Amino acid sequence: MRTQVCIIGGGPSGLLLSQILHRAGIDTVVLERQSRAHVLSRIRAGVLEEGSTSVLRKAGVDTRMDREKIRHEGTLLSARNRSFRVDFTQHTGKAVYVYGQTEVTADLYAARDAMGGVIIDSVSNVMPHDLEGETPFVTYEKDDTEHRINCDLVVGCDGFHGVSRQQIPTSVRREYERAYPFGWLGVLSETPPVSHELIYANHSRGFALCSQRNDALSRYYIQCDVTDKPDAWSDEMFWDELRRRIPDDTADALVTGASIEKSVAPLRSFVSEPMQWGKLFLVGDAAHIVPPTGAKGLNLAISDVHYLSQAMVAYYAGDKDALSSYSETALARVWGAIRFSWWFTTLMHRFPKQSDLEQKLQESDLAYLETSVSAQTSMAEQYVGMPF
Ligand code: RFL
Ligand code: PHB
Repeated sequence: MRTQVCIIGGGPSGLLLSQILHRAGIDTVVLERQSRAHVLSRIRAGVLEEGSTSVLRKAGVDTRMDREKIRHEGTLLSARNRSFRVDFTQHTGKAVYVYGQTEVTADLYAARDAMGGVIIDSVSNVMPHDLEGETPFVTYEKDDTEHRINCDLVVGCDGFHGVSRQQIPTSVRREYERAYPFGWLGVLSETPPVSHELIYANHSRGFALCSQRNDALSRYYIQCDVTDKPDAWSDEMFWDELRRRIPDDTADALVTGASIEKSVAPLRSFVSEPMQWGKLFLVGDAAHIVPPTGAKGLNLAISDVHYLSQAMVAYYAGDKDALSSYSETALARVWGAIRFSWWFTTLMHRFPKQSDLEQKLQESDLAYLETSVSAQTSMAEQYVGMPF
C-alpha cells in the first residue's frame, strides 16, 4: 500500500490530523493498535480550550460539539472548607468548554468514515523504517499477516507508550520527566454534577476535583496512591472520601450513585525533544505528558496537530522547508503548558512528607490567588490556553 502520510495511533491526535490533511487533499492511513470499540470506550479529558474548538470546527467536526458543549466562564478553587472563583471571561474574554474526549473521538471517527478515511485498527507490531532516508515505510501485522505501507512522512500519534518516540536515537533524543508520588482515582456516575462549574479542591487528605460531562453525568476525581487498584475502592468509600475533601455545603449537595467507570491514572510531567527526526514527527502524548490538573493534555495534542497540519499543507504545496520549524514551534507551547500544569498540581496536591512550611506555602499561594487580580489573570490566561 502507498500513502502520503502514515499516522501511527488512532486516538484524538491521529484521527484529527488525518481528518485535516484529508480535507486539504493529502492522503493518509491511520494504524491503531486497539479495536475501535476500545478506543471509543476510554474516558479521558473533559475540557476544551476555545482554540481547540476552533481547530475541531475547521476540521468539520463541530455540529454535535457546538450543540452539546457546555460553556464555563470560570472555575472554583477550594481549601480549608471554603471556595473562591476565578473568572476566566472577566480576566481574558475567553471561556472553556466541557465536551468529553470520548465524544471528540466519536465525532472524529464518524467524520473519517463519512470521507472514506482509511483507519486500520487492531494491528500489532507497528514499526516505522528508513526515517532518515528518502523512502520511509511502516510495517505492521493484522490477522497474522505482515503488511507494508510506503509513504513520504510518518507521524507518531501513538501516545506515551507508543513505538514512534523510541525510533529517535538516544544520542538525539532528550527526555525531561517528573513522576508525581500519587495518582488520581476517577469515577464517572450518572448523577447531576454538584456544581455548574468545576471545583478544584486542596485538602490535607489530598486533592479532589468535581467535574462533569453533562447535566446528568458527573466526573469526580480524588488524589490516591498511584498503586491503588480501582476495585479496592468501593463506591461508598469513594463518595465518603470525596465529601471529606470538598467544602461542607458542597458535600451536603452532592448527589451520589453507582459508578459506571472507575480508574486510576498516574500523574507525570514529561517532554521528549525534538518532536521531529528525519521523516518522523511526534504529536500529542507521544511527545509530552502533563498531569491532568490543568486540563491541558488533549488541548496540547490539538495544538500540535494544528501546527503540523499547517506545515504539511505548505510542504505539499511546494515549500520544502515548511516542516523544519514544527518541533520548535510546538515545543514552545508545550513547555508553557508543562509549567502551568506542574504549578497547579503542586499548588493543589498533598505531597508525601509535606512539611508544615510547604503546607503554609500552599495556603499562602492560594490566598494570593484569591486576592490578587494579577494572579487570577495569570491563571485564567493559562487555563483558557495560550493562543496558537
Ligand atoms: P492517546 O489518546 O493516548 O492515543 C494514542 C493512540 O495510539 C494507539 N497506540 C498505537 N497504535 C499503533 N501502534 C502502536 N504501537 C501504538 N501504541 C499506542 C493507542 O491505542 C491510542 O489509541 O494520545 P493522543 O491522541 O496524543 O491524545 C492525548 C490525550 O488522550 C491526552 O492528552 C488527554 O486524555 C489528557 N487528559 C486531559 N487532557 C485535556 O486536555 N483536558 C482534560 O480535562 C484531561 N483530563 C486527561 C484527563 C488524561 C487522563 N488520563 C487517563 C491520563 C484526565 C485523565 C484522567
Ligand atoms: C475531566 O472532566 O475529566 C477533567 C476536568 C478538568 C481537569 C481534568 C480532568 O483538570
